[in-house]
Amino acid sequence: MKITAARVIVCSPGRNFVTLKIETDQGLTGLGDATLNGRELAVASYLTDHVVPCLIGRDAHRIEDTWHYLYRGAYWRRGPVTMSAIAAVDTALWDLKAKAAGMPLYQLLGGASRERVLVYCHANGRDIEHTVDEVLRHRELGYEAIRAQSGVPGLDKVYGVVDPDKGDQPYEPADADLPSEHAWSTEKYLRHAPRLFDAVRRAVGDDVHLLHDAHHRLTPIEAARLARDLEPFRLFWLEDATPAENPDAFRLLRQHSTTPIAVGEVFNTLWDCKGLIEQQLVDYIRATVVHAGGITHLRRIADLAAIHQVRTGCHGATDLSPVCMGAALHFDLWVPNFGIQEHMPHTAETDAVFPHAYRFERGYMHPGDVPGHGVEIDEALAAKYPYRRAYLPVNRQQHDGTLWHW
Ligand code: EZ4
Ligand code: CO
Repeated sequence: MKITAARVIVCSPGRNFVTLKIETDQGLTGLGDATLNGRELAVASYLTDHVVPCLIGRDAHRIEDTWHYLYRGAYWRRGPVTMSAIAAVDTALWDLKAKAAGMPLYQLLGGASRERVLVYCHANGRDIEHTVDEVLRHRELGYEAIRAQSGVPGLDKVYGVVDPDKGDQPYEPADADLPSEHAWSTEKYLRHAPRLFDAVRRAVGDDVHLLHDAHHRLTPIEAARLARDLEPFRLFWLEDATPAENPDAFRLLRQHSTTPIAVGEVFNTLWDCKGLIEQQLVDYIRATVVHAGGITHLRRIADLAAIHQVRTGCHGATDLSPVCMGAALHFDLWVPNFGIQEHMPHTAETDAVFPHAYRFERGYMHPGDVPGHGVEIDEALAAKYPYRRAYLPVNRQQHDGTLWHW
């Protein structure tokens, strides 16, 4: 099966998505997600200008060889742009191989290890009361695992919290023509978060998994304090408690708390998380298909994690396209050391551009059983939503304007 053409499709049905489509001489096509939120065109160019010319004429079945050709062959290794581009090729090739085999992708990975995939949703509120209502509403929808994020008194805009001007859209706009600026106060947040979880746990009872994302904003000792303060509420995990790039920070956090720790949505290779995993400094690894080199590389990360009792918890925010979600659900159904999958439903516009076989049913998802990863693109519809420049926000310390982690 020879690759005859490959194209990058950039569209913006509500937010930007970059998709790679590979065509073959067998008439089969494969799709891969290449979306890197706020830096979309860098990956599109990396693919179109540098990767696509190398793909034409290659055997689409040689997934492993193509992965190393693109990774080692570039000489310049790692990084989110490179690895998202490689991921797109890898995902499209797995899609093609599974279509050629007439099987859903999870069968090629080794078959289903479970019947369905546990997912967690986002409950976002302006304040504690609103967040509690949102948690209870999502419980009614059947979710058994719920991430709770709330507005903080004294702070205007907080990551993951509902934006009153945009209905139920959280403050993760990625829709500003230039980065918007948020003000941050660690002191205010650290006072508020334990009160939030006290209220949520009381309202929802013991039978729901609760999660929280600190979004890299805390120093190691502040992260340790939060993890300890949240212990009574028995979180499923505390995510991104402190910036992900320094493994030593997690050692300090570990010394102070038994709250389970998740990290890694910003990781793009095994080398970013090798130390964290081998030293068992985290409990869940959040790398996913699009930003961590595709199925081929993600399974390598998962295998290392498995021997250190670290489980997977793939990133699944709405800036990852349905193509990534579909591929991730096949991975989740197979991966032996599965933990949980993040699920933020896409908008109806996005779902229409990317028809898919995966489905949600009362707190669980399934990738479906059509050959391939089960996600396609309606190119005519995609063309109606041209790219719009968009940035994630930046964060500044409220008291003096110092640029902080967003
Ligand atoms: O802010 O994917 O857990 N989910 C997250 C996401 C990230 C976005 C960044 O593009 O932290 O909402
Ligand atoms: Co996160």
